[in-house]
Amino acid sequence: MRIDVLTIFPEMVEGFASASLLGKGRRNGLLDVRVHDLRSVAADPHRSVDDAPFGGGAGMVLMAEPIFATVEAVDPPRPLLALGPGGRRFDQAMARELAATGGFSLLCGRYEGIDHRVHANLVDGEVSIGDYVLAGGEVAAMVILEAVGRLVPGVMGNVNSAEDESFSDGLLEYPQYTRPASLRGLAVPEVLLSGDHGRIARWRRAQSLVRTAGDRPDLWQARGGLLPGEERLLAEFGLAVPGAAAHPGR
Ligand code: JCQ
Repeated sequence: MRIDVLTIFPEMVEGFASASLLGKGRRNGLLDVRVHDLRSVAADPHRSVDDAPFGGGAGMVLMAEPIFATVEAVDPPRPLLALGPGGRRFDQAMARELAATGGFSLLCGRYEGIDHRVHANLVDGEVSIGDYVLAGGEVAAMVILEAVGRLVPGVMGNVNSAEDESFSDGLLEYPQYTRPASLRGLAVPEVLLSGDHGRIARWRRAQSLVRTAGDRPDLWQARGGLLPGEERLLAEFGLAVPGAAAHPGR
């Protein structure tokens, strides 16, 4: 998979893409991440990439020409997606969609925005990572690189596929513990030390249900609440979710 990133802060994105999971995927030849410096194609002696907005106003606008010139020079994979708060909200489903393509490109805006001619004539879509304003698109691009990169087969081994299934079924993860079994008087739940793998799996499922219902009512509602048999599963561990009416076990 090839992912191109167009930015005026290439060292920031390059450093991220070289480290950790993405760097390993790159070295293994599974990920072809190419970071392009918009400044390197700037024609003037000052290598300008931004200018004041026509019509006046505060701040600076990213110029169109360096972006057009970079796209012409490197022929980046499509779709070319601009990061910005006005775009389609990035989520795990979009990460899966992008991971299933041969590649795509990310355009990082800065300052007060990008010359609109880029949006109207060059970019294929806009993507937002959430409802807040960043100083630029680089952090958003890195979020997408990591979320998509880890889904590319081989990049994380095979440990993530089952784990991601559990997110795609709309539930939060169950709580995790590691050694020691007792720490500062705080014990690990007894079931996890029991060796009863069936009971452990049921406990984890029950924990995921309770956590999702309690912490993420939006996910819980989208899932449709409890499914048949799950009330009984919770009862095995003395648990219940808010709003689920207790009823006699006969
Ligand atoms: C991305 N959520 C917020 C900042 C202008 C394209 O124009 C601009 C882009 C940015 C960077 O992106 C974000 C963002 N997802 O702020 C200013």
